Amino acid sequence: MTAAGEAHGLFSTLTGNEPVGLWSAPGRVNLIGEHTDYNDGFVFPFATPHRTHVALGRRSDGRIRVVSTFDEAPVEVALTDLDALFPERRDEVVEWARYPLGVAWALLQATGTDAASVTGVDLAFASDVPVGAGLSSSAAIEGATGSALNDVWGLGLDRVALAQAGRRAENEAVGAPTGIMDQMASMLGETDAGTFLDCRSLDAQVVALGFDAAGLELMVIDTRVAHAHSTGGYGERRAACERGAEAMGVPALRDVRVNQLPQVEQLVDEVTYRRVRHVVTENQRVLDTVRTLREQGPRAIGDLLYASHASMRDDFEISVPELDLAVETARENGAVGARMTGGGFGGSAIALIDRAAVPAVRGAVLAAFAAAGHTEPHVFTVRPSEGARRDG
Ligand code: GAF
Repeated sequence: MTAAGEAHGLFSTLTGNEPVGLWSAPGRVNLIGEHTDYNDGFVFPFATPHRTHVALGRRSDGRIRVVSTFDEAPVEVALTDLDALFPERRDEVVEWARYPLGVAWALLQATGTDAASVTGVDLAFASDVPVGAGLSSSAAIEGATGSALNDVWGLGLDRVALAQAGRRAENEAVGAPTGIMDQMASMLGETDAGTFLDCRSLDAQVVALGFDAAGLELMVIDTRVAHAHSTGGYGERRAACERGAEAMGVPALRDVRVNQLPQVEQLVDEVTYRRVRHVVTENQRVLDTVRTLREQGPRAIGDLLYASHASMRDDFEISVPELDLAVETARENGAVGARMTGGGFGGSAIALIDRAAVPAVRGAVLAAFAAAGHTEPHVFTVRPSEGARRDG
């Protein structure tokens, strides 16, 4: 059964009724621009064909109930209690439910809406976005929830405001100190295009990727090394970036140019310097990628992808052996470019490869993982797809 069918079925089982509508939102693959979003920098993601679907129905008692195929036990609270729950008492809510309940809370907050004035709702979720694969299953659930509630509650928020509510839910209701890339990618995605986003102004441009016309496929290699951004390394990297910006007397690392790096090196310790160098050079690589793509097409961006991976492996130190192996194996087998994608410490690598080379690269990656004694990865190709939408 499709994930949309599963969401519908789960809703009917829960309520005995038909939903008033179905909405969905995608995960994302980041083509380039990693750990630049919370530094007010540039990113260039696209939306995955994998989506999280939600079926929604109204209820008359001012309560919100969520259920999902991740954990079938429904979670139910009064809408007027959301304010007391987030952020301080979020631990009282099972983790997956913090995403949809957190979005409901953030939407009411963002619009100054009295929780007693909106209709109660039942929401049933199902998803085919792989969880823990670094493809932002979290932004997908936030985007689907935000789109559905925005319509049913008549809030009139635009896509950027919905992305901001999703990020607030992730930061404050879930407790993961992430940036806004994933939510913007999930809300703004377009078929066969990437979203070139300035994370300071939130100005977004749709840039055609042209993979298909160039005979290229974008392969995802999910290492199945699970990661979570509400713990450890992500927050530490973020803190190092803040130290770097403070040492340079600027609001964010977005304001530091590549030619200022020698100055940074004088001001901070060696590890902080390498963290800063990753972000500053990565920002430049995003700009170079978009320019190169526009001027020369997708075959010309490969070295920028490889350089991005090396920077994350050596300077930002967020790669793992499985990700490095995936990238190296893709390179040895003729990939145009490859890099890890997402927050790191596990998750997926991507490789841009000739369509005809897909079976050979897949075979080589599986063989390399087996030889190294790693868990067998999930290998698949993705086409850049549409952002959040109402489906029925
Ligand atoms: C995760 C975060 F959610 C994003 O905001 C971003 O920082 C990314 O890691 C790294 O580029 O996906």
